[in-house]
Amino acid sequence: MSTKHLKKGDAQPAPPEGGKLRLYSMAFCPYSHRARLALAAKGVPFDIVNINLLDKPDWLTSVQPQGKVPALDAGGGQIVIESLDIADFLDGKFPEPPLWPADADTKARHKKLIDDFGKVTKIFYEAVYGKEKRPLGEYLEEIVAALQPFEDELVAGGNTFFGGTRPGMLDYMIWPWAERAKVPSIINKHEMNFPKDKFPKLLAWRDAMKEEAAVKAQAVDTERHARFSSAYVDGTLDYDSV
Ligand SMILES: N[C@@H](CCC(=O)N[C@@H](CS)C(=O)NCC(=O)O)C(=O)O
Repeated sequence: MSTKHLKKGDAQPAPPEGGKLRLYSMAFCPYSHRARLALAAKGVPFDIVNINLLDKPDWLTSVQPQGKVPALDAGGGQIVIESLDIADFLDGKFPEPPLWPADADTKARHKKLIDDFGKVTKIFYEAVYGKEKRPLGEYLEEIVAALQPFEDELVAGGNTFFGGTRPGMLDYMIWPWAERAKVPSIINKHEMNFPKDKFPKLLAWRDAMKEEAAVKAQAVDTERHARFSSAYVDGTLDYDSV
């Protein structure tokens, strides 16, 4: 399986027909993954234009001035950027099913947890792409500490998902890194022994998320993620053949 990514010299595809939404994306980008999950959770039809981020088409900056993905073309000249803002926008435009918790305190806590999840993504990024590698045990220790509030939130909520009986915003915004959780071990050819006993709720959450329709519809398998990251690190990345 491969995914075509448009590069310099490729024309920008004509707008989608019938007022469909369009997501400018990259198949292995975790932030684009967030946007795809929100779109899938809402059951909104959309088309995807994947971008080769190492050889960007010139027109990308007319869509997203920083030349980044994801960017959502919502039609009528409205472009939404930033993964969380895209998910938030979709939640406002398509109310069912709601992604944010109805309770204001819970919503505020979940917003903070999404923000705090930046600690996990930073460690993940360093463990996979960092130029100066530290011992893997150090990354593991930091990830374990950064994940504890998420285990605690699931315990306090008493449900399978952060969103309750079905996934919500927090679930979808952190899932891309759960799908990629084994990549640091594969890339570094060294198993990071995650202390499973410390995270029973989070592990049950992961298993339940894998069965969710939106997650399944947007899933990329671990080996493919690892091939992407490995080729990126080696400087041999060809987006269309991963
Ligand atoms: N804060 C942004 C991050 C988006 C981002 O970093 N995207 C990366 C790909 S995963 C990108 O477009 N990189 C290209 C570049 O920085 O030139 C979001 O949440 O959407």
